[in-house]
Amino acid sequence: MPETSVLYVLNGPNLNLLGEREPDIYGRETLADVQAICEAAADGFTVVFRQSNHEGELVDWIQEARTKASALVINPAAYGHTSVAILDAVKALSIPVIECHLSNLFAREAFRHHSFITPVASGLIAGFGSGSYDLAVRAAVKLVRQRTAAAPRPV
Ligand code: CA2
Repeated sequence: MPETSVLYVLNGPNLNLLGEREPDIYGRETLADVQAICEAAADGFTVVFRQSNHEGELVDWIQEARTKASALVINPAAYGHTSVAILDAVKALSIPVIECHLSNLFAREAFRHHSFITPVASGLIAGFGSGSYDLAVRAAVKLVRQRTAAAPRPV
């Protein structure tokens, strides 16, 4: 596991539009508001917060997290339902990964019930609006601290 106190929070396609449309589903907060929520929840960890509409760019950032982050929170957005490339990139990580969604996927259309990421994530948080990110970042910090406490110390 990388010896860092950095959390990557990655966001997939269309999440740059948060707060502009569909507030009944995704809430009124903007992505900048969500970033502030993550930073407030990070309890001393540095948050690297990014969004992309491009699958390959997300794959590049997940690969970057292998060496630069101690945990990953990812809202893959629609790519969660479609992307084997993002699945493969997440599988290559040895850090905790929390999948995070604003909406409750299981209360929505059937095509949103399947995620390629969930089976390889440490856990899934969905359905709490921007509060999902608060919970996901707290869970990531807790998992990193548990791992650090359990790791053998050098003699
Ligand atoms: O609930 C979530 O966080 C989702 O990841 C959001 C994705 C959706 O495809 C997933 O099934 C669930 C969509 C993000 C699009 O966000 C928008 C926000 C405002 C206006 C338009 C799109």
